[in-house]
Amino acid sequence: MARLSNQEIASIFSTIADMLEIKGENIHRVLAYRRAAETIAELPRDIHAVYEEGKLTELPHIGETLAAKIEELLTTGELGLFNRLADEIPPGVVEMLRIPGVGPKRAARFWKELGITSVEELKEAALAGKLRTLPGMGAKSEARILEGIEALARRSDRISIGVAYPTAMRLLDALLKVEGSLKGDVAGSLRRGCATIGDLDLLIASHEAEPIMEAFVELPDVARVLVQGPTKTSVELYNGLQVDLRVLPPERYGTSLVYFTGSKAHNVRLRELALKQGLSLSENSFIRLDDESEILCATEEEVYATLGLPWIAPELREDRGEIEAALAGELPDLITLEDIRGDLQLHTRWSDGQASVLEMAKAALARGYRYILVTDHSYGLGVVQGLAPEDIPRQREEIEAANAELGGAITILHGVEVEIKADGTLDYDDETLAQFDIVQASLHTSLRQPREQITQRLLNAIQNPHVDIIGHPRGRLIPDREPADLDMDTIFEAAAKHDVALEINANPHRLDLDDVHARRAVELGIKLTISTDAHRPEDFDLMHFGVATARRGWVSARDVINAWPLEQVMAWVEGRQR
Ligand code: DGT
Ligand code: CA
Ligand code: CA
Ligand code: ZN
Repeated sequence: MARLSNQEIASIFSTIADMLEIKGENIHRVLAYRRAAETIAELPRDIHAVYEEGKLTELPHIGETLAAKIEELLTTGELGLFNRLADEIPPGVVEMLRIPGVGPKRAARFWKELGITSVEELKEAALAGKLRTLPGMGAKSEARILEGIEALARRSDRISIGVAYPTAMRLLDALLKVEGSLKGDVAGSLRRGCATIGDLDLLIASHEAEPIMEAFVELPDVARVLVQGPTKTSVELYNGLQVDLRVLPPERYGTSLVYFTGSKAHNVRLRELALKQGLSLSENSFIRLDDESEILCATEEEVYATLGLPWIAPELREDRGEIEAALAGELPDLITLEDIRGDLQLHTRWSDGQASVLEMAKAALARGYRYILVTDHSYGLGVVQGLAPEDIPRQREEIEAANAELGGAITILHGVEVEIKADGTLDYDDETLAQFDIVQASLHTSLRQPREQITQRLLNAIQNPHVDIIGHPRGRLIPDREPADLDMDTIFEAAAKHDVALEINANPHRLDLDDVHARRAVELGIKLTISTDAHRPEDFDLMHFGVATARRGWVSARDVINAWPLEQVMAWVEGRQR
């Protein structure tokens, strides 16, 4: 019997939670399985080892009952409870839960009342207008479900960079400590700062590959080895990520780093340039086509120089015009993390944040920031405790007290993230908005409105003279929510006309604006902000994800308001018509 992996056990537990929920079982029992699944999925070691140590019940959310279930799975490869549930509920019904907008209650009704047992059957029923025969369902909810089925088909197994990044850094750290490893990098899509990652690509320079490969497969994160060879080893981690490691001699490191950083499209262009000069470029070296002699490159700079190019930042390597710009000496002067002087979106206990104004300010100061804008949610946002208008003066007092306590080391500005309501009006009237130093407006609800309606909502906000910044403009969440169906040309036109800034939200689940839209915005002269939307002090550390997205969008520091000195930020705000 093949021993089950952490991932497989986690997936069985989360399926059990889904099945219990479809059956309408007690929510506490459902949650117990769901939390246990999370614990096991995030466990950085082999659960079998924990079991053998007799320490299963020391894991968070694992009590005696669940420990016994894990033992049953590990020792027999099966679970009675799971088998019984699987006999009762068709697998297609469980799969329906993956459709955005279909929860357990709905899935159960489709199954029990309409006899639907798969996503395919659900699609047919929706197309035939059969779902609307159920009470509480209409043509609109039917259309939603069809959209959800399409979104499900588009969704892939790619992982958010927010999950991949810390894992990659941990592995790289461990490999750099192995004797004989001279230097290393994370390559691939992660180095290019992509929002989602297919697999991790690690590169280590060393004169001897074998000891590095040996140490790699022994790392505690590694669940199984897929390929182990002299130059490349691939493994799967307990968290499900696949990792490719390559070890190169240092004199060839540059060509390899360029190759494995990609993108493929960028590499193809580099190879074409090489061929024009009578060179063949591979992951190992350049080869002169006339005499087959090799040119070795230890650094990326040497690779690009051989092609007559300046070094090109990884975030630009997508064949989106970077080769042409490099040839013309017109590469953008990209923004860096060090350019960021403040954060313009964060939440405190005045709404759904977890820390006080002072705690957040101290955390920002510790990161070298000179200013922050506190932007708690306005009060109408149903899901969170918003800031009531009568509390605004009290919040201002708290901000002033924190400013006094910090003695000017950092300036705390009083802002708000005002909700753009479903009807297109703002949550606060103009008089209320006028009290804030800077106003940010965002959409959080009714994001599936038709294009014209939702575009108009955002336009209303942009046209309001009190609104300075639009937060996370498209409302996407990675991986679960597609962006709202906004007419971005119209939004950009209005933002440029009214000099309203658009945010690149640095939270790795948002990265909104994305790279492509950020680039378009900057081309149109629109100003950007890059903010973490921090709800806790440690969220400030997410800033680099936003900066990477901006760099992918060819954004310079001058385009980004929070890369400016405070005086310039305030001059901009005051210069806007209010
Ligand atoms: P991912 O993993 O899907 O997020 O994206 P990447 O870009 O990390 O792609 P991956 O892991 O398949 O390969 C890493 C890099 O290696 C890729 O960006 C470029 C290079 N590479 C891989 N396969 C090829 C290929 O067939 N042709 C060329 N020119 N380059 C390749
Ligand atoms: Ca990759
Ligand atoms: Ca790869
Ligand atoms: Zn928000």
